[in-house]
Amino acid sequence: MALTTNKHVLDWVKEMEDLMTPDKTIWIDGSEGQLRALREEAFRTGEMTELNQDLLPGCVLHHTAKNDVARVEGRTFICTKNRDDAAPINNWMETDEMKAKLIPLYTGCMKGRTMYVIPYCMGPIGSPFSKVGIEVTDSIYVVLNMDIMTRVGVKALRQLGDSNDFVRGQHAKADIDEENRYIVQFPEENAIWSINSGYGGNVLLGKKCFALRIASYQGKKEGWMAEHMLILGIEAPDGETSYITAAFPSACGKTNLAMLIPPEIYAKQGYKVWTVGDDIAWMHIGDDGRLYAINPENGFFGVAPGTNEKSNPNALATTKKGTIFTNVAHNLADNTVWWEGLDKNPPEDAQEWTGVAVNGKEYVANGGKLAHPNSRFTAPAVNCPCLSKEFNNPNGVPVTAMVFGGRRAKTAPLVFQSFDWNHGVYVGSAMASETTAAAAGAVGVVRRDPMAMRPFCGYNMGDYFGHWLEMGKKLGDKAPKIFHVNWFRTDDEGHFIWPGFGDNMRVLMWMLARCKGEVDAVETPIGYVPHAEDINIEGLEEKGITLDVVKGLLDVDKDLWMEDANGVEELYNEIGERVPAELRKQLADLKARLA
Ligand code: GTP
Ligand code: SPV
Ligand code: MN
Repeated sequence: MALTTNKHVLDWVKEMEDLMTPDKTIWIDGSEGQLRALREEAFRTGEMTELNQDLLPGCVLHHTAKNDVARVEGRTFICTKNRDDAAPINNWMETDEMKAKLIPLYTGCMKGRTMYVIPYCMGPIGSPFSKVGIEVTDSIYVVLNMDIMTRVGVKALRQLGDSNDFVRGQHAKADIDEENRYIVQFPEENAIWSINSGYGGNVLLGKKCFALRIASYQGKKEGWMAEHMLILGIEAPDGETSYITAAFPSACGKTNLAMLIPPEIYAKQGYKVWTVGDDIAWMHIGDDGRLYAINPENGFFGVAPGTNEKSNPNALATTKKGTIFTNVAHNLADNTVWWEGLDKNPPEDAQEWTGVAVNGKEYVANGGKLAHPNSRFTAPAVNCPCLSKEFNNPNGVPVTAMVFGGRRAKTAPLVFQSFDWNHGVYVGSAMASETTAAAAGAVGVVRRDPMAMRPFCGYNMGDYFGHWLEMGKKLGDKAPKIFHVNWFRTDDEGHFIWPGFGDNMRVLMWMLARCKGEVDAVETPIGYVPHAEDINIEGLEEKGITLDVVKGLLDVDKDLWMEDANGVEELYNEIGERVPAELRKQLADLKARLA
C-alpha cells in the first residue's frame, strides 16, 4: 500500500511500475517487522547468509557477482542538455539520447520480481539542509543497506510532505550484465538511473549518486557544498571541540581518520576525538558567517581489509551488530567473517569472497586473498563508540580546518598549509593519488583527483573550482584554513614511513595550533610547512620516528613539485576554458616560486 498521498511521488512510482512491470510493489516503511521479513526472505533465497547471532547479532553476509565488486567509473555518466555542463572530466551523453538507450533495458526488467519503493532522507530528519530521495529497486540487499545508510520510511515521506523536490532514483539489477551496466545521473532533472549492478556505490543511490553527484550540482545552484569529506571533532581537555573535514580519494583513509584513537600523549591530557561523518559532508554558511557541515548519511559503508583492533578499533566495534558484510570471507568454523588484516589467523575452514570453499592450505597455495580488496561493511552510525553527540544536530558543526590528501609515494610532504583560501582551492584542484580497489581498473597508478571528487562531481569541473572560489569570497576571513596531508610516503623499500592511523592526530594538532595562531611555520614555494620540532613525536621512537625522519617527511623536492605542477597544467588544459583565471594564476605563481 502506498505510504503517501504526495501526487508527484505516486505518479512517478506508477510510471516506474508501467516501465519495469514488477509482479508487485512494496513500500518500505522503515519498521523493524518489515525489515525482518525481508531479511528472512533473503536467507531463504540465499541472497544473504545469517551469521552467528551470538557473536554478531543482526549481522549478515552477502556476496555480489564476481564481475560486480566496485564502482565502475567508465560506465558512470552525467547527462545534461549541453556537453560542456558535465564534460570533459565526466563521461557525458545528451539527456534524451541516454534515456533512449536505457529505456529498452528497463522495459519489463522486473517481471517476476518485486519492486521496493524506498523513501529516504539524506541528513537529520527536520534539518533545513536535509534532502529526500525515493529509490525503487528489485534488490532486498539495497533495501537493507539503504535502511542502515539513510533515514528510511515514513519519516522521510513526512519530511517531504507534498513537495515535488525529491531525487528520483531507479535501480534494477536486471541481469548484472557488465556490458549493459550504467550508472547515470541527470542533475538537471533530479534523477538517477542505475542498471545491471548490485554493488554498493552503484546501487545505494543515496550515497555517491545523490549525496555527491546530484548534490554537488544542487550546491552550486543553491550556494552550498557537497564534498567527499569526513567530518571529525577534536575535543580539548577544556571541553571545546574543533571540527575538521578532510577529502581523500576512495580507500585513502577517511573512515580511519574519522574514527581515530588519540595517541597516549593526548589521551592522558584528556583529548577526545568524535566522528560526525566518514565519507560525505554537506556544508552551508551559517548565520554567523562560518561554514557548517552535516553528514547526510546514517551509517558507514567502510572498507573491510585492514580494519582491525589496532588500526581502527572503533570501526571494528561498529560492525559487531546489525551489520551487512559484502564480499568478505566466511569463517565456516564459527559462522563469522574474516578479511585480510583483521588478524594474523586466516580461518582454515572458510569460504572466500567468491563463495568457493577453501581450506588453509589451498588458500596459501593459491596465493589469493580470502576477502575482496574492496570488501565492505555497512554498519549503523549509532553503533560507533566515538559517534559525536552533534551527529543529528540539524545545523551541523562549524568547520575550523579543511584537509586534502591522497596516496603519494614521494612528492607530497606529511603536511602543509595553503597560503590562503584561493591557494587552498588550487591545492585541492591539484590533488593526485594512486588508484585503489574502490573502483574497477588498475590499482596504484597516480592520477589527478581534484578534491577527491573526480568520480563524483555532478557538473563541469572548471565550474566546480569556480564554486569553491565563490564560497571563499562569501566566507571571507571566517573561511576554514586549508591543509594538505600525505600519510603514504614510502622509503626505498616501498614501506610507509609515517605510522599513520591514530598517530595522524599529531598532524591534526599542528593544524589546530596553526588555526589558533599558536605556532609558526616555514614558508616554502608550495605553502607553509611545519618546523619538524612542532610535530609532536613523543612516544613514536619505537615506531622508528625521530626528528630526522620527520624532517625527511616534510622535505619539499622542487623538481618533483615542478613535475607535479606540469601535471596540474595538463589537467587544466583538459578541463579547458572553464578553469577559473584565478587558478591559472595560482599555478603560474607556484611555478615562479619553484623556478
Ligand atoms: P572509501 O570508503 O572508499 O571512501 O575509503 P576511505 O577513504 O574511508 O578509506 P579507509 O579509511 O577505509 O582506508 C582505506 C585503506 O587505507 C585501509 O586499508 C586502511 O587500512 C588504509 N589506511 C587508512 N589510514 C591509513 C594511514 O594513516 N596510513 C596507512 N599506511 N594506511 C592507512
Ligand atoms: C568510495 O568508493 O569512495 C566509497 C564506496 O565510499 S562506494 O559507495 O562504492 O562509492
Ligand atoms: Mn568514499
